[in-house]
Amino acid sequence: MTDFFGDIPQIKYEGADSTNPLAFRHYNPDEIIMGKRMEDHLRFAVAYWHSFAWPGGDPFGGETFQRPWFGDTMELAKMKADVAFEMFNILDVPFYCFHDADMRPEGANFAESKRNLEEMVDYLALKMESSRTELLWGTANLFSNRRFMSGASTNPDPDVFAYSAATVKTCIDATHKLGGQNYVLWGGREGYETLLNTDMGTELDHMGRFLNMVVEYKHKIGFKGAILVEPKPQEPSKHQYDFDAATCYSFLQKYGLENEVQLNLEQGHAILAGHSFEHEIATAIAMGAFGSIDMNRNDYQSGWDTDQFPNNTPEVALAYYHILKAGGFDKGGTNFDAKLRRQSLDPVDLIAAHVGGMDICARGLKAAAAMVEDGGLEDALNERYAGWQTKSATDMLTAETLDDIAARVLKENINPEPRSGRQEILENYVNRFV
Ligand code: XUL
Ligand code: CO
Repeated sequence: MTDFFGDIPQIKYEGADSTNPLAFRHYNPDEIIMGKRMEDHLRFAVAYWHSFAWPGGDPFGGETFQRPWFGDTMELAKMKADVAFEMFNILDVPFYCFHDADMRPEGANFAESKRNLEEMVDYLALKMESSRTELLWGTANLFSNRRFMSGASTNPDPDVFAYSAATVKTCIDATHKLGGQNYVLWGGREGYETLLNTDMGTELDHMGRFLNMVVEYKHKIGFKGAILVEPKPQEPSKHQYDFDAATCYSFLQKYGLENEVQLNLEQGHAILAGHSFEHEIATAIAMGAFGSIDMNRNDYQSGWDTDQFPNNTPEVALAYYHILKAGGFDKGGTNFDAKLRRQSLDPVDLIAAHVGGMDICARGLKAAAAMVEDGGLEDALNERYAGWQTKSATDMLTAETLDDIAARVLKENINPEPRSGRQEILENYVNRFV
């Protein structure tokens, strides 16, 4: 036991009228929503990196958090894990996610980093034996160390490609050993700073081969988790190849991976790409590539990836509406890839941030479920597309050519009458639920 969280008790559901800042007012894990426990719908995960490894820096200043486990020794890494599992227990959260670099000190060379990771994986496995918190996903940090400054799998230097492949292998092994349900690849440095020094076609081919090797390795070792790519348009690179859901899907298709790899979508990344979160989710669902979500928002004024905890029920509700309509999460879940503001120094801030995020998601989920059950949006969609239920309409898709259709338009004097899209009525409808 560490004493980092002092006497903060396990957080309980107290109902919507509670004024206790450390209670859930909406997140009631056992409440049944559309036939399933709320906890099993939401599948919350804590991100190891932001909660326990992030020092609170910004472009103008360094560390504001002075956590007792900051430092490069295995002993401190184990203290960090102890604190992490204490927080998982306080939140009673079902999952966590990690990068290799969050939980082990960097070694002097690859072999030492690998040994450190393996020792920490054994330590986490031990902690997990006496905890209910499981691993949602693991991933490799192929972006912080300076060796990755020009990319990982897309680096012009083949030695960096090799180092990245070896690193990902160790991270898939770690994820597999800890029973992870997914493995994520986010390519913050897979892109470019300037096209003047970049052979984009070659880099994309290398990234395609790399991802194929990941899939081959997953099958070789019998890892049953999903392989997920996480889109982001830019930051840290000026341009990232995994720009958004649609770009990722066409990449997967080009390299023959569309049936092997799904997407982990992050709200803040959607915003950076000029999309809404529900756009990214709906795109992935339409492509059959939806996997999991990182539920953290950006500040709409700052224009960069601020990774804040969610606090906007309507946005969250629309995201879960699409997810529920598509049948909910399979292996995926709701990861808070979110960090405190750098002035939020106290341990209680870390707990309160997660409590608030979990509560907003629960509220959003309940609103989404109420909309699905009411069926108003679905009815409006069915009505809008009702014309496609007729034989003459479906014949166009299955039996007719362009000139058949042109002849029919002339013969039947087809003269379409525009109909209202009813956007405001639908927005008003949503506002009844959120
Ligand atoms: C960065 C980001 C990553 C990925 C995992 O913006 O979202 O933390 O989620 O590497
Ligand atoms: Co993320």
